Amino acid sequence: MRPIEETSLWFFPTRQREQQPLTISRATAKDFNMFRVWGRSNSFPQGRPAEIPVKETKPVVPDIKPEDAVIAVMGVTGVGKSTFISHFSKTAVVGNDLSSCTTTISIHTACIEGQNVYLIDTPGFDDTTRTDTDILKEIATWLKKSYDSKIQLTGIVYLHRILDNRVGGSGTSTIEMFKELCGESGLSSVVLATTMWDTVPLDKAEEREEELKTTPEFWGGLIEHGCRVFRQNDGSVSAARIIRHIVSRGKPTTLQIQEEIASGLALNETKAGKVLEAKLEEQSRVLDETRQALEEQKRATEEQRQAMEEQRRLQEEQSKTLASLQASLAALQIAQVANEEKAERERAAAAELEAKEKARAAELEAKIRSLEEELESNKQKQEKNNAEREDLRNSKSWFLDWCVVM
Ligand SMILES: Nc1nc2c(ncn2[C@@H]2O[C@H](COP(=O)(O)OP(=O)(O)O)[C@@H](O)[C@H]2O)c(=O)[nH]1
Ligand SMILES: [Mg+2]
Repeated sequence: MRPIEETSLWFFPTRQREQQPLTISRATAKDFNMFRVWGRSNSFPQGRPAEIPVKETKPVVPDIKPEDAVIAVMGVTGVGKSTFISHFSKTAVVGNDLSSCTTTISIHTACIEGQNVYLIDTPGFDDTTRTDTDILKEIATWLKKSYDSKIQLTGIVYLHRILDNRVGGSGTSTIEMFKELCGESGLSSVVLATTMWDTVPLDKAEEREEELKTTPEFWGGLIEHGCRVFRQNDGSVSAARIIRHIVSRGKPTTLQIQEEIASGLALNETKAGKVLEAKLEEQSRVLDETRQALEEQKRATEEQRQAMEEQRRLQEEQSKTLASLQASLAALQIAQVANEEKAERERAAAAELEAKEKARAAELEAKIRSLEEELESNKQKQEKNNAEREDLRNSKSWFLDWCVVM
């Protein structure tokens, strides 16, 4: 097999080897002082080669031989790709937080049951930091380079979490894209394997597996094209079973996207690229709708805010009016109390006056009565005097008459 071109060298810097083993890099000697090939050294019986000083001319690259197996491990972020590889190679870096750990393609060498295997760890779709387009671009670029270097994949392990209801990060489009990436002939080299069996009850997991296998838009369509389904439910034992199956087929495959790109198509012209574009268009449509809904909601919120502001203003006005009315009422009440007090005082004065007048009237009446009585008495006295005077006159007259007579 031809050595790989300088632009697709597989190496990693000594300083970073714990974190970033055998990363595919376009690095040159300007970037790093030393490179160490992490190939056979890791698990191949030949042992790890010594540090090799980088020369500008011909860096050492792993030499993949036709009898070596090259297996790509794919699936969405966090599905367990690096964990799968770590069963065979210590260089696989397993993610331990929510963000994606495998950010770039890396190759890990292993010797599995006497077979030299290159396990290719790929960044997962539905990544937390990168778009699906970037990831497809990276995978496609690598596949193109491997195609140009006449490296054929022996198989692909496509992992899926058994607990996931969705197939792929954004629904069925990821599986659709994967299907178009492989093409009909490539799919027969694919193993669909479910991980995380230990996180769900067995009956639920089996039910879910059955659903995956029998639903055409999930794995049904892929199985029809020759994909095999395995369970990755027993660590290195089940992982070795999967590798053994792929290696036993022994038929290297060329993926549809490799052929498409080699024939001169741009990534967005490939079938997988078109699926991704359709998905992006759909996402953009959903985003537009969401944006519109948000705008609408924002408008409604603004209207509501304005209505509330208006209500608040009205309430303030009402409060002011109420306060002023209350002040007027209080003033009125004070005036009323004052009026009542005044009226009460006047009533008391009138009553006092009336009482005085009554007393005065009674006094006058008594006076009148006493005067009347005095008058009556005087009258009687007068009458008596008159009578006495009459008597006297009569006596006088009689006397005179008597005198005359006499
Ligand atoms: N419970 C459980 N956890 C797993 C399994 N496989 C992987 N993990 C965990 O899932 C997380 C993501 O795994 P990783 O291999 O980095 O996923 P990747 O993004 O696909 O490479 C890590 O914390 C793993 O330990 C599994 O079968 N069961
Ligand atoms: Mg990973």
